[in-house]
Amino acid sequence: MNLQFKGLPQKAVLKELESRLRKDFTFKSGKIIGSMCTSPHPIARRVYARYLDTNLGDSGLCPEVAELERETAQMIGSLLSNPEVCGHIVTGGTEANTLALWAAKRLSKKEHGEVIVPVSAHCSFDKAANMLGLKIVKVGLNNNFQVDVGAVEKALNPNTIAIVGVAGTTGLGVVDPIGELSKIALENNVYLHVDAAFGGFVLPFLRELSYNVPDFDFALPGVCSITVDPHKMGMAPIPAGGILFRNEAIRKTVAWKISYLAGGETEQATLVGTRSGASVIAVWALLKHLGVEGYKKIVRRCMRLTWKLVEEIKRIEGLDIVTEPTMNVVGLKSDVFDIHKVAYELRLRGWAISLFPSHIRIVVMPHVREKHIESFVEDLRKVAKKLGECKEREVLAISSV
Ligand code: 0PR
Repeated sequence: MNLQFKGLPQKAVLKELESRLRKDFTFKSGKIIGSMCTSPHPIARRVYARYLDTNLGDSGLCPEVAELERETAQMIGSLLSNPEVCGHIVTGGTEANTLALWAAKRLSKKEHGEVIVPVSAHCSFDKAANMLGLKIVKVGLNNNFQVDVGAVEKALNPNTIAIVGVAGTTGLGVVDPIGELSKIALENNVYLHVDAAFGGFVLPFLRELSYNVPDFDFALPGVCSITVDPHKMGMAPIPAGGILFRNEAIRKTVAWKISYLAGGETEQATLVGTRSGASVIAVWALLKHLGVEGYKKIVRRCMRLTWKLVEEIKRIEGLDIVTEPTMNVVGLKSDVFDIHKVAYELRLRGWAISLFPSHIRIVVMPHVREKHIESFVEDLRKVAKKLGECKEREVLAISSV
């Protein structure tokens, strides 16, 4: 498409957008049930729009926003057992994980070190390792879908620079035994990064709700950094990922001095240069507005609906869950039907689910209401019935040959 010479009136552009984007999925419809993002909280929307023109790439221009970022990191750090953390609101979990591996590489002073990650880790570690010239060593899981700690120990060698543990895996929301990884990391003097991109805004509140949540955060002395994304369960507008470093010395390893900026000499410790101050301010406002109590309420609701969904799935013949959920992520499997067929049928009925190699992922985010769960379950029942009938016909056809 060529750029037109003459621009259109605003009204015409807005009208075209309105009609062009009508068919896209919306959170409001409740049909997005496999996403780790949600509709941003109203206060975050307001604040984001109000402070759109702030740029933390040139933080000398907005030292007050930079101060809000420090406070934001500390507030999130206080949820993760360390209000003294240093960190940044970045573009997402991918940037946060990349920064963590970069810090590990800089601290190790090895150019081509190895990073041990569970097979359940997010693909951002593969991307990051590829960019940073690191070798990813993938280790298997135990029967609970957590990283196999014995396999981590076996994979360690003099080239290992870091271990990654996940607190809320992408596929199932499982939490790795981070306590054991912390011990291994300390004993072997390697960097430990925890990817709590999703779980970071769930686990502290599950603990408040009296769930049994083992230590996964800075309470463990081996943990050097944590990814924790406000644009997932934090209810923040995209982009808002979070990287928290245990201390300033670690953060400094990825900080670059920039001398020429309009606001004066400064440093950037993120991958991107120019970056939205509005993202930071929106997260700050959310944390201030919701507090522990507000997030706890959101997580409680998500978990109530998660358990409801799990109970309903268990009642449907041919369908089952992969494992009891740790958080508001449910793995749906079938030992009877091809899971790809189940996913196909659900998508035909308008459901935006995530499909993993052997299961469907459902994420009960804050935009998902009880009525959406009920209508999803109703469709699941219909899909199971339809696939069951197909199976019966196949069996009949085979037996009549
Ligand atoms: N770490 C974990 C544990 C993740 O699950 C994800 C992404 C990341 C890191 C990377 O985060 P960013 O995507 O912010 O860089 N988790 C979701 C996924 O890939 C992201 C997602 C979001 C998926 C919205 C679908 C969607 O509609 O499954």
